[in-house]
Amino acid sequence: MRKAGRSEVTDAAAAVRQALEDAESVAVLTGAGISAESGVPTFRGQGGLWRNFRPEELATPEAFERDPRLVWEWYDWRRGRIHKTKPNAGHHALAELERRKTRDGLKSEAFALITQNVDGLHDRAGSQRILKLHGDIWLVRCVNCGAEERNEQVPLGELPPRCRCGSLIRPGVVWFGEPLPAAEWEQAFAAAAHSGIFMVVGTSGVVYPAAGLVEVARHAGAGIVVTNPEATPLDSHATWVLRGASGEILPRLL
Ligand code: BJW
Ligand code: ZN
Repeated sequence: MRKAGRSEVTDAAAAVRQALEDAESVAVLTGAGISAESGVPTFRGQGGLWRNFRPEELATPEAFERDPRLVWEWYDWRRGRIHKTKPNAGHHALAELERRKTRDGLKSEAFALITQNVDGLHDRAGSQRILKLHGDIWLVRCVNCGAEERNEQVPLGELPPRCRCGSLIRPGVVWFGEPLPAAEWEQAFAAAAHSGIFMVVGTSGVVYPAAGLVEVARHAGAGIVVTNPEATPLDSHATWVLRGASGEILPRLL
C-alpha cells in the first residue's frame, strides 16, 4: 500500500476543512484509535491484547456466563487505565467542531458525535451530542433486576460485583451478539443519512452495525472523510483519506 506524502495530506486537509465549513450537517463516527494518544489501548493490532485474549473472546455474554470474574478483571484493568487518562487534541477538536456547527443555538441537529468508545473521553472533552453505540464503561447493571448506576470506583473491589438483589452485576456495555441501544442507533442512523460530511476517525471498521453507517452516509450523498494511520476496509468509501494520528490531524481541520 502506497503511503500518502505530507503534501497530499495537507492538500486533503485543506479540502476537508472547507467541506466541513460548508456542510449543513456533520456526523462523526469514532473508534478506539481516537483515544490511543491518551493512552487507552485499542482492541486490535499492537497492544490490543490483554493476557493473550482477543476482545472477541471476552466481550461476549457467553464469556461472562462462563467466567464472570475473568471478564470483570479485564474491565477492572481497563477502568484503571482509562481513569488515569485525559482527552487529547483529537477529542478537543471534535468538541470545538460541534461548537462551531451549532453556534447559533438553533442547529442542534447540525452535529452528531457517534462513538463506539466506552471510555467517556468525549464527555470529558466537552462534546454535547454524543451517541454511545457500545455503552459506557462507567455504567454497571444488574443482570437480574436491571438496576443501573454510574460507578467510577477504581479498582472495584471484590470481583465479580453483586447487586443488592444478590445477582451478578455486569458492565454497562454492548457485547458481541447483543443489540445496540435502540434510541442511540436510530439517532445515529438518521444523523448519518442526513449528514453532508461523515467523518470516520480511529476505527478498524470491522464491527457492525457501527461500520455500516459509512455506507448509509455515502448512499445518501455525504462526503466521507476517513482518518486513520492505517488502511481500513472503510477507505474504499472515502472521498478523502487523511493518513495519520487523529490527535495531529483533527486540530488541523478547524
Ligand atoms: C488510530 C490511532 C491514532 C491507532 N489516531 N487512529 C459477520 C459479519 C458482519 C457482522 C457480524 C458477523 N458476525 C457477527 C456479526 C455482528 C457483530 C460483528 O460486527 N462482528 C464482527 C467482528 C465480525 N456485531 C455485533 O454483535 C453487534 N451487535 C449486533 O450486531 O446485534 C445484532 C442483534 C440484533 C437484535 C438482537 C440481538 C443482536 C455488537 C457489537 C458490540 C461490539 N462491542 C465491543 C466491546 C464494547 C465494550 C468494551 O469496550 O469492552 O466494542 S468489541 C470492540 O470493537 C468495541 C469497539 O467499540 C469495537 C470496534 O473497535 P474499534 O473502535 O474499531 O477499535 P480497533 O482496535 O478495532 O481499531 C482501532 C483503530 O484505530 C485501528 O484502525 C488503528 O489503525 C487506529 N488507530 N492509533 C487514529 N493515534
Ligand atoms: Zn439486582
